[in-house]
Amino acid sequence: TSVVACFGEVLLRFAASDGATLRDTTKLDVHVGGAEANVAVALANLGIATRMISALPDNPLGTLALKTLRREGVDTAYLATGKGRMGTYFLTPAAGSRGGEVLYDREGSVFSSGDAVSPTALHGATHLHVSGISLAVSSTASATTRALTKEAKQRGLTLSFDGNYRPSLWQATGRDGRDEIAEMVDMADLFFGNYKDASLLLGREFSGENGSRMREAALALLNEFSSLKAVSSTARHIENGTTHRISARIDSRNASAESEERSLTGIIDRIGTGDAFAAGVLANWLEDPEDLQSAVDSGLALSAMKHYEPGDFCRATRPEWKAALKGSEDVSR
Ligand code: KDG
Repeated sequence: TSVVACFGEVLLRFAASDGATLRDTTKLDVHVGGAEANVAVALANLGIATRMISALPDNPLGTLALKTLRREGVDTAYLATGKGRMGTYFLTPAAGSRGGEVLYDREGSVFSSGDAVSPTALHGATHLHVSGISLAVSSTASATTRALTKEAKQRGLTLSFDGNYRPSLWQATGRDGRDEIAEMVDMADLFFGNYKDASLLLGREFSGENGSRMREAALALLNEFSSLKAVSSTARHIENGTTHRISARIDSRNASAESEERSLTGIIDRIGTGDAFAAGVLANWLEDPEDLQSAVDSGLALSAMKHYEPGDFCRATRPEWKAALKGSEDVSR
């Protein structure tokens, strides 16, 4: 059975719950987030043994993050504490035709200043999940990420890497990220990314419709990175002000699979949908790496469910997830 380790920065998110902009709000709700922590929480809620490897400040904000992850069923034994601050982000959520906006306030956080990862952090784990955000936040965090990933490979763990391209973080530290991201993709078994990640990595543009652009990018990545087993991505388009269509695909060297498009209305919170997708794909792929169709369907089902939960996390249980896969929307009584 799988034991998944997720490595990355745990963040606090501050946002108005009524959709107000940061500029005009008088009240901010707090949620725990961070892309890799979101994956950990989604996996733990599906009943998969999952640990979080990270560093938190030894203060009440760090304790809040730790207690929250523990409550979600994530193994918090490998969360180090250290000197520095809690990383945060402030969000103006997308609403109607207004796009969303994230303001990061995380410079000098315990995680990005690179407190040591426990030497036993990977003991007993079978899979490591990391993302490009940990490369972007600082050179120190990038070095820690790469060292942990190399150790995972040496220990025979499988590795998934989510590109999670965040241009503002890369720009803030004056790096473009290409080589560091490429090194990770080179080591990964499974890569989550979109055409923007692919353009950065391969130095060429991908055009065309969402589906064909994703396919072209995935095949080019599989061609370029020889150890990569699969590339997976979601696409979204807005049909009108309220209806979003989402779809996903996964490509390996031998086969590919595409999910049926889903139509979503009345969305509550879009942040963390990519992480829910990654968790859904992983949950299936770890059990059966050959069954790409189930992996992509599973990822899309979980990411669709995330759209209706406030905050970063997707807390769908295994039975809810299985029911969503079957498309059953009835009320059980
Ligand atoms: O995928 C959701 C993340 O974007 C959110 O949790 C914040 O980790 C975060 C980041 O660095 O953007």
